This record gives sequence, C-alpha cells and structure tokens, in this order.
Amino acid sequence: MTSDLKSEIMTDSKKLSFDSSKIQDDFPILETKINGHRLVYLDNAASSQKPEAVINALDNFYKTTNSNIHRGLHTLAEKATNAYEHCREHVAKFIGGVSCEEIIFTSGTTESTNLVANSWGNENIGEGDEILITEMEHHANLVPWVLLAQKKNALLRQIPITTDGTLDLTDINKLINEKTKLLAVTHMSNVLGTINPIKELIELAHKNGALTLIDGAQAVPHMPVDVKDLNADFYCFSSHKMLGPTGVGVLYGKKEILEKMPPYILGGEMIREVSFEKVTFNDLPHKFEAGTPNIADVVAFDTALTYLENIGMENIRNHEIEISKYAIEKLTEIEGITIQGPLDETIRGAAISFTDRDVHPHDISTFLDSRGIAIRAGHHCAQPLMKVLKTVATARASFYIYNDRADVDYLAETVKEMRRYFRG
Ligand code: C6P
Repeated sequence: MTSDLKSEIMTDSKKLSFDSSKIQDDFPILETKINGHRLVYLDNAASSQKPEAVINALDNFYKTTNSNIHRGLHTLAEKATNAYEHCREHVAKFIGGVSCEEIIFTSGTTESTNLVANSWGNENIGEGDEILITEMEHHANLVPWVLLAQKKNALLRQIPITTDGTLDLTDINKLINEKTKLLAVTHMSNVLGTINPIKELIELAHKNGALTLIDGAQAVPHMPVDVKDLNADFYCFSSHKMLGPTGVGVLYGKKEILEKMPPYILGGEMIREVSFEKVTFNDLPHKFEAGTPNIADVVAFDTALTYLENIGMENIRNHEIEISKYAIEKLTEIEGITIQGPLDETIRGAAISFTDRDVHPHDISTFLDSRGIAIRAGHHCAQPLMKVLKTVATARASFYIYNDRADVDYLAETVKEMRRYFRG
C-alpha cells in the first residue's frame, strides 16, 4: 500500500465512528506482508485477529498464573480459578447482566448448539414435534437439528428467505404453531450479513409455547446484545470471532431451563457425589463443564471483552454500518459483481458476500490473496443456503474494527484488476 494511500486512510477513516488506523497498531499481525503486500484482513467472519493485549494476557497467564482450577487449595490454583471465574462474570455483564450460573463455557458456538440439542433436545423433542430454523443457518445451527429431528421423528421446518436475503415472514404464523418446540435462528447471517428480527420472533415463539435458541456467533462481536431484553432462552457465541482466543465459546441459558437439563459430557467437576451405584450432579454452571476447561484462553477472552468495551459496542456497530455502506457502494459499481444479501446497511452486518458473473469465488480469493487480501470463498458452512441462492459458493469480505475505507478501496480496485486478469 503506498504512503499516499495510507494518508488517505487516515483522513478518510476519521469519517468513520473511530479511527481504525490507530486500532490497527494494536494488532501485530497486521504488520505482516502477504505475497509482498501489506495484509488486508477481510476474513473476520471466520475468525478475527487478536490485539497485543490479548496475546499478552495469554502469555502472562502461563508465565504467572497457570494451574488447574476449582480443585487445588494452593495459591496458584486460587489465582487461576479467580481469573477464570472473573471472565464468566464479565461475559454475564457483557450480554446484558445475567447470572453467572447462566454462563457455560464451551469450545465454541458449535459445542454450544450441540449441548442444547443433546441435552435439552434429547429430553424434550418427541415424535411429531416441530423444530423451526431458517434457510440461512450455519451448519452449527442446522446439523444438530437435522439429526435430532431424524432420531425423534420430529419435523424440521425452515423460514424461507426473500430475494433480497431477509427472512420471508409471510407465513410465520403458520410456521410457528402449537407443535413448535424450538425456534433456532441465527442473529446475523455469516453469508448474507442479514440481521434477523429475533426479538419479534422470540416473542412469537414464546406465545406458542416454544423455546428459542439464538446463534449469535456473528452478532455478539459486532453489536450490543442484551439477551435479557431479547428474552432468548439460549444464546450461543464464540470468543475467536471477537478478538479472543480460539477454543472458547459461550452458551447462555435461562437458569430455570438449564437446571432441568441433564449434563451432556460426563466426568470430573460436573459431579457432586459419585459412588459405584449413583452419581449426583454439581450446581450450575459446573454441571455442564466436565473435565479441565480451556483455562488460559478463557482468561485471555476476558481481556478481549475489555478491549471491545473500551471501544464501545455501539461505536463498533456504527463503524460497521458505515464501512458496509461504503463497501456495498464500491462493489456494486463493478460490472459483473452481485452482492448476495441486503443492500441496506442498517439491517445488515459487515460480512459481505459477492459473486462474479465470470469468475469462480475460489479464483477471486486466490487472486486477492496474491495482492495481500484475505477473504473467504466457499459455501461458508451453509450448504442449504447456497442451494437457495442457486450457487455453489460465494466470495465473502468481512470487516471489523481495524478495517477502514482504504481497505475497501484496495479491495474494490483489486477486484477490478482480478476481472481484467481473468477476462483478458
Ligand atoms: N462461521 C465462517 O467463516 P465456531 O466454529 O463453533 O466458533 O462457530 C460456528 C458458527 C456458528 N454460527 C455462525 C453464524 C457462524 O458464522 C459460525 C462460524 C465461520 O462463517 C467459520 S465456518
């Protein structure tokens, strides 16, 4: 990237909600050269980069605090337990001020949805019951329900999408009915970027006696989320998409529901008393956290939450509205490029999928990579959605706090160059 372009970033990014170019300095990986070019990282929907503070927190834990938790009586064990439980308190506050008993650490969104399917689902879904999802679900909020429905002879139904990539709610009063036992919906689509009207859907589900699970993997990193206000029964998300380490996820569940659910993984820590004849279970949330958890990564996730709070989730949302608007403008100007998903930046996040009339998404990604731009191309773990979109794959540029207008300009210019290259 030329220094002229860099100074343009500085001026232009001032128009955004905060100065992303300053934030870039906190992310050591953004100094990396990829194929001789400055890394322009636009694969944030897959996983975000980590600020120095989070990297240091991880390093510091192993240097000063490392020990197993909830077991030992020595000083380090107590220090590690406190650090781990501090993160739980922080998460509980971050998503709207819920109780710590309602926060279960998992390995990611995928484990969170699987926990609900295997525990609550196995106990509560029966023959003829209905589970309602949408056509835009990620496999993590789809495969567990397909298999559960098969096992229980239940019916899996889908809310369709409109041609602009929003939910088609025309028949919602038929789709949610007295047979619906669970509504499992993504808060924000990882492919289309669509933010779904989940508060209204949750209300409607509750009126029909159904529980609700929200896949918040793409929402919590990018906007303020208050699970109490939404009145969600279960809400799932992952640390690695919000500046934190990989291998940590969250399942929020209402206490009265979690209390009735059987544990899903069995072993140490999740028990109260064990004999050869009988086992009783630990209190919430430990009932669902068997074995040694991912202690160091949970502790570093705490630092990621602080980093996000210092910027402000409202500011992050505004930044992404602005950057999405700009990216949509720039990409739609390019002949042959079609955006998959809503064009209105106020109802979407900054994961922007596009297709090229002439070039396969894998070739788009490879070409952009040769210029230092990381995007994702493929089905994005949403194969049924690809069928609905009548495509096999899309290219997806997804933005975060360290991306600015200069990144969008560089993306758009490189997409044009890519088209010239492939079309001759
Ligand atoms: N989507 C993407 O590139 P895990 O892998 O468990 O942290 O998150 C799964 C998941 C669940 N729901 C949604 C909406 C998601 O976007 C993801 C992860 C990544 O789109 C990797 S496939």
